[in-house]
Amino acid sequence: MHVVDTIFALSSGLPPAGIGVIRVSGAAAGDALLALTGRDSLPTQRKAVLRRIVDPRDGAVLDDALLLWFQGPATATGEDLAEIHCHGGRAVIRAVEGALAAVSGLRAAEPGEFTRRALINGRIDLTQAEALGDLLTAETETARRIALANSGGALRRQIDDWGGTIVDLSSRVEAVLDHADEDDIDEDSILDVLRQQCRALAGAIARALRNPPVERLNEGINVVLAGPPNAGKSTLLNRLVEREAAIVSPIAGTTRDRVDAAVRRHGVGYVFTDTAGLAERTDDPVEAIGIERARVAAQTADILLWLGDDAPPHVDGLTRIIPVHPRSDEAARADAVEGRIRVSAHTGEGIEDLWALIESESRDLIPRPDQAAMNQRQRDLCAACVSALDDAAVERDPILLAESLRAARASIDRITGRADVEAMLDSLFSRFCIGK
Ligand SMILES: Nc1nc2c(ncn2[C@@H]2O[C@H](COP(=O)(O)OP(=O)(O)O)[C@@H](O)[C@H]2O)c(=O)[nH]1
Ligand SMILES: [Mg+2]
Repeated sequence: MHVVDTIFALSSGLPPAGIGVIRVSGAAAGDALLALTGRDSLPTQRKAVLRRIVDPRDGAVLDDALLLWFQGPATATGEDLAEIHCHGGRAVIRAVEGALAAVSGLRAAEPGEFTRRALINGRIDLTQAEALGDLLTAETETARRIALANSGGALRRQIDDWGGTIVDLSSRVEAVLDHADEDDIDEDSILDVLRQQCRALAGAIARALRNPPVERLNEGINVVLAGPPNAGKSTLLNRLVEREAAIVSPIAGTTRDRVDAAVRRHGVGYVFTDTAGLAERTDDPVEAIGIERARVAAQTADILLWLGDDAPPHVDGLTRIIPVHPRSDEAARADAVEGRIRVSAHTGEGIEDLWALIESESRDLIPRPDQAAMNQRQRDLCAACVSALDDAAVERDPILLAESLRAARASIDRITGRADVEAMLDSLFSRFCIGK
């Protein structure tokens, strides 16, 4: 018989804290509770009880704790599971962990090991485990909402739906193959319908692939400010991020290197980049490097705020350019060029409108909570699935059509972890903390 260790770990934050929650998962979790309470029966399931915790080795009292007992397999890990809510001091936690380590069959958990067991026991699939990892690192409201939806199985349901359609198509091709010698079935017209359905499914998955990747949520939207010297780029950046991130002075060429400033607004992360300016020419070698960096920054920008009075520069691949008329409060700049948003970093004129423009340009760049948001691994597998379905959609030979559908199905199964799980588990769970 394959014996799985029972694991334990502090699942709450670093001590000292008000409370420390220690989780125990595995076949010996019940024994551990009995040993630590010195009793011969377990608490009622799913009901918090207050118990004195003792060291099973010498009976020494360790703490008074709230205990929760969950009988497997309908638990978070799919195993017997206990939670000990003790006082969150370092010495208390260390003492309780020491007592648990002394119980036979128990050992300290590795990072992510609770979630790993949930996955192995089928309580969650790979997309949910990945989303749990994202939830732990979510920094913005949008990231949190998407991670929560996916950890609850939103993506899993979408993938399962596609997988189910492929299984259905496969079984119908197999039926054609099984009855190939019979005269009374119209093989060609059945296969035509199947090929059309392959094309339709490929189209649906390809559409989902056009949604922004989930990674965009952590990276944030990159907004680059560019324009001639003294246009007011650094001042505007400071105003937008509401702190003194960049140095402002009346001396042209003050900003020599790029300055990145992150800010969150309405649950979305942005990184504003201040530059030496695109249109600048200089004899100063340090400033020249800054200008070159500005060019590079513009090339990786999601959105460019252009503060020059001339037409915005052409940057390959950059379509989101917002032309700004800065320093609008100055008498000499009372007239703005047609189509420019008037902005004064000093009086605040136009700042809210500028934000509204930035937010509307950003809308298509980050996943929406109601979209199937996928990470790079999931997207690569979906792309492989689309390509197999595209092959199936033009395949004349039913045997090869069946084979293409099998390949499509294999890619989908790898997304949820039904195939080759072990290969990617280690890299996934190394991101988790111990106790999760
Ligand atoms: N009146 C006024 N002056 C501004 C405004 N924004 C910037 N300035 C001034 O313009 C000068 C250059 O600003 P700065 O942000 O350093 O320009 P940059 O070279 O484009 O980064 C500084 O003296 C700022 O105080 C504004 O909205 N109104
Ligand atoms: Mg500047």
